[in-house]
Amino acid sequence: ITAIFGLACLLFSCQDIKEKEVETTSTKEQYTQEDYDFLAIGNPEKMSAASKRALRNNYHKNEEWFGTFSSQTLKGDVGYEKGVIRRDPTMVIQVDGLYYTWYSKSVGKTFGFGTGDPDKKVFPWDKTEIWYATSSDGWDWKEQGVAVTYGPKGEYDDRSVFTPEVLAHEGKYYLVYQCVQFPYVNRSFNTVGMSIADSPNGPWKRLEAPILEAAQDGEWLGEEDSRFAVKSQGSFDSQKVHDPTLLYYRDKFYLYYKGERMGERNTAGGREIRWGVAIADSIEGPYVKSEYNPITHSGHELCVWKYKDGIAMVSSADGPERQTIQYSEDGINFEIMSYVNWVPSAMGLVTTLDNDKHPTEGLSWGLHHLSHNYPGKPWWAGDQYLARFSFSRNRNTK
Ligand code: AAL
Repeated sequence: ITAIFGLACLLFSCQDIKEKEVETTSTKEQYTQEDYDFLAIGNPEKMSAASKRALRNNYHKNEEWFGTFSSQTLKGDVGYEKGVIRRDPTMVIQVDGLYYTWYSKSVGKTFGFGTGDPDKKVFPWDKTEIWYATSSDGWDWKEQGVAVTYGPKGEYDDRSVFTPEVLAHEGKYYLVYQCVQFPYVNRSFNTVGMSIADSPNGPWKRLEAPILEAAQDGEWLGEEDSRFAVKSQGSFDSQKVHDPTLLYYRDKFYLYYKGERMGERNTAGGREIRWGVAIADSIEGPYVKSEYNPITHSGHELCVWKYKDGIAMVSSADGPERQTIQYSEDGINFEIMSYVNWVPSAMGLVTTLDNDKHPTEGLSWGLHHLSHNYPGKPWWAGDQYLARFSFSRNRNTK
């Protein structure tokens, strides 16, 4: 068998073999009379494109993945506060009976780009530090203080540290987050940093170098500070590596992230946004970007969780598969399982839920952020704050 396989690999590339396998499985796919009946397909010999698609997609078999998100107001310190930004909460972990979350926090006005003053805040998430809050019931949150602040002047994280995610692993706590170095301009390339602590209350020690960087393999056009003017775009993550989310999976560390491209275009009625994954044997890295990247062509802020032997995810805004829940058996090859009405922004899932109980158990509740916008002002001049989400399953699959 080994010899035959070796010969086959010589004749065709492994990729060719893979494509052929897919082709054979899909052409051989057998549907039962029950499938035709469920989909009201009277004559399988005369099927419309929609009927063929309905059979192929199998959504009628995924009923338990469907449901509805809603948002609830939190009590305590992390709700709406005028002039304060609290956004992009991490997953909620539980330590000694107390829930913990980390988030980006900043105060002060956002001015946007091009003011001529490089010290002025350009985005709500600019000049942001990572703060944390705790709660005993998941509703009433007490802000505890700063966890990770800017790095020393001249370092990769000297301007802003934001959009964190947390992983508790073997008695230690790891925060991964976006970093921007001064000055923050439209053409800034960002990085992902990591800080480590022995307790969720800190102190946190930052790594001296980023654990992930933008590919930077496109080419800008001209000198003007425009991220849309390019000679070539490069990889899906040529300019930004955002929303890092770390999972311990199959004895390795999977760092999921969102990529943004130099010369970003619009597609499918939204922004050109894709996700990738970088994998490491040891938690501090090195993280190696998967050869299969991009692993999505949709989605905005990351939301991934372990379900059974695979990884599930929610694709929020942007791209042709926005507002879908997806599953992959290997953490790389995701398939759409269901569509949802609305996806809360920047979901932070609760890591102590019994995920394997049901496909959407991991989404039962968590945190997200909302914007309080002021009339006549752009969205980025609004204040952002944390809220709670929940997910209700379809009645017939509870
Ligand atoms: C969010 C995230 C990242 C972006 C900004 C703050 O929705 O995708 O964190 O940089 O917006």
